[in-house]
Amino acid sequence: MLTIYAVPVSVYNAKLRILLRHKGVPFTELPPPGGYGSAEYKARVPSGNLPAMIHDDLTLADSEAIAEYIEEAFPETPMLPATIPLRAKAREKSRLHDTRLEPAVRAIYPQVAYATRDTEAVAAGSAAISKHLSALALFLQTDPLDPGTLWMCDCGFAVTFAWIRAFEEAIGLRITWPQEVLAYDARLQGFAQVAAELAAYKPAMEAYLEKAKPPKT
Ligand SMILES: N[C@@H](CCC(=O)N[C@@H](CS)C(=O)NCC(=O)O)C(=O)O
Repeated sequence: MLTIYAVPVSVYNAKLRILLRHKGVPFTELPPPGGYGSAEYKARVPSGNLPAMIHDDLTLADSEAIAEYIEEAFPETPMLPATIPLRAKAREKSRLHDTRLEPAVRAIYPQVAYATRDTEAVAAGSAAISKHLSALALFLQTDPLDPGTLWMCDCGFAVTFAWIRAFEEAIGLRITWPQEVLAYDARLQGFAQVAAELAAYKPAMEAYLEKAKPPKT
């Protein structure tokens, strides 16, 4: 059995769960032993990062390294394309998410709490996220991956789009959504395992967003 260390709200855990659900790989999720950031957890996972995976004798951190391992260990439902150039394009797209769009969304977390929110920082964050969505739209115009298949590189985008929408509502993020990105998001939500994971993940998102609400008078 494959074990994943997780906390409920983690974006990258949700990304991995979409992949695991789609591939039909059984797994258990556990909280990090000793708690997130603890010395006990770092003794098992030296980077201290979530998600991390334990499978047989292997301990692995970083969602993309884990996803690539699962792809090779459980190849029945492939989530990387068959040719070298297409696999390279899929990896490029994954990195667009993990190193560009998601970090821009993460930068807005300090503005979630209503009590300490800085509206100028929210505006700056809106512009930064919109800039990355615009770059993604250009990428999508020449994306060679079959749109009828859910690829490894799609999983993170599905989760991050859900967070951007949640932040629009909860903290007034003002996002310019390019048409190509709207169509991509809708296409991803059409995959059953994406929809199932986003529905299961929603309570964790809502719990995190409680602090965004103004105090009751
Ligand atoms: N690129 C990493 C990002 C994962 C990540 O940021 N995890 C957070 C928790 S959701 C974390 O471990 N942060 C603590 C740290 O980076 O030391 C991945 O894909 O796994």
